[in-house]
Amino acid sequence: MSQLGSLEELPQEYRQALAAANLVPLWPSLRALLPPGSPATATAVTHLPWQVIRPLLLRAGELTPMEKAERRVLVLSNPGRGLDNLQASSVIYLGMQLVLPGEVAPNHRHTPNAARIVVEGQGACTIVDGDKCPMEPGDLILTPTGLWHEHRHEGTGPMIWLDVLDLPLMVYLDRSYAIEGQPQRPRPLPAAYGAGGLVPLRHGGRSRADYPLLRYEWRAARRALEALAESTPANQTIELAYVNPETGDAPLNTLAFSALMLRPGQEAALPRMSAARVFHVVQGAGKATIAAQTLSYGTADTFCAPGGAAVRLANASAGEPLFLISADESPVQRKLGVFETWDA
Ligand code: 1HN
Repeated sequence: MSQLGSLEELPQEYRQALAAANLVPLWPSLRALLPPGSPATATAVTHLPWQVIRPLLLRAGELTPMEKAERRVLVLSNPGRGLDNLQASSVIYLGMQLVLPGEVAPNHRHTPNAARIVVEGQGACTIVDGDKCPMEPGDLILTPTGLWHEHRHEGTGPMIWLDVLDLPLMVYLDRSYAIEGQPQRPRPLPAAYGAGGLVPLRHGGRSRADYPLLRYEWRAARRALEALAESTPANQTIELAYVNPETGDAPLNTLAFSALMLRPGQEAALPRMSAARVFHVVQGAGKATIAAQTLSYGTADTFCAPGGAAVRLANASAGEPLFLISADESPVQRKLGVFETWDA
């Protein structure tokens, strides 16, 4: 592949004439824009240890009242993507949110899609489109684009969860905005999708067709992983996709989620994929090797893998299973026709 001309080798007065006309030559940037063979990514392997973020978040609870924050969140800024970028990857935002007893994070709706993975606490709920979703550790709760949502904490102790949003993408698209709302009148969450393979038969359309299921209980996910483990060969990865039960698609337009289990001592090489991926440890401890970097994680840690990276996970415990939830940006890449996978 030939070496292309640089900006510096062009005459100064020509460069000035281009700049004055809001023009730039393509050829000095062409190789950076279209790298030969594989894309460049600024996304770095990043580890967010629970032991680090929890005390900092509790401190935010002392320093900043809810009225001054609306959402009290510490957000990951991926060190590869520049200072204060609030990005885990090009699509994914990751933030750890704290709600203290008695607090309410007020009702609003916005264009970005969001999901929460509950980390610590009891007695809070997220009300989404009128449905009251109780929050138990390990639960995955959706707040899809455009749906009203607010959080209320009626328990004791701090309530903490991981927010996963497609905010960087929405900001890039100039489509990010929110609308404030009045408090919702919550109704109990219907248990209409509690049995695998069975969905409510309705003869007139569905009420919220795109997002029939808003809360994926950890209890059920864990039970399903343990059941799958019984019929999965010892060397194979035990992984379940969270899906829209009506369509089988990823639960959000932009983000896919899965639950993983590693048996005691198990190592798993995940299929390599072009989408960036984040992992949250629901329970257990182990090691990850991502693009030749190694990190050790424990319960409630979160870590990021850039798109295209080889990911190996290991359960460090000889006695306990390891459980993780992952989120990735593959739905965006699939819709754009640029999603790729490679054998591990
Ligand atoms: C949001 O609505 C929440 O509802 C959390 O809890 C984090 C980050 C950016 C934009 C909206 C929430 C958010 C957010």
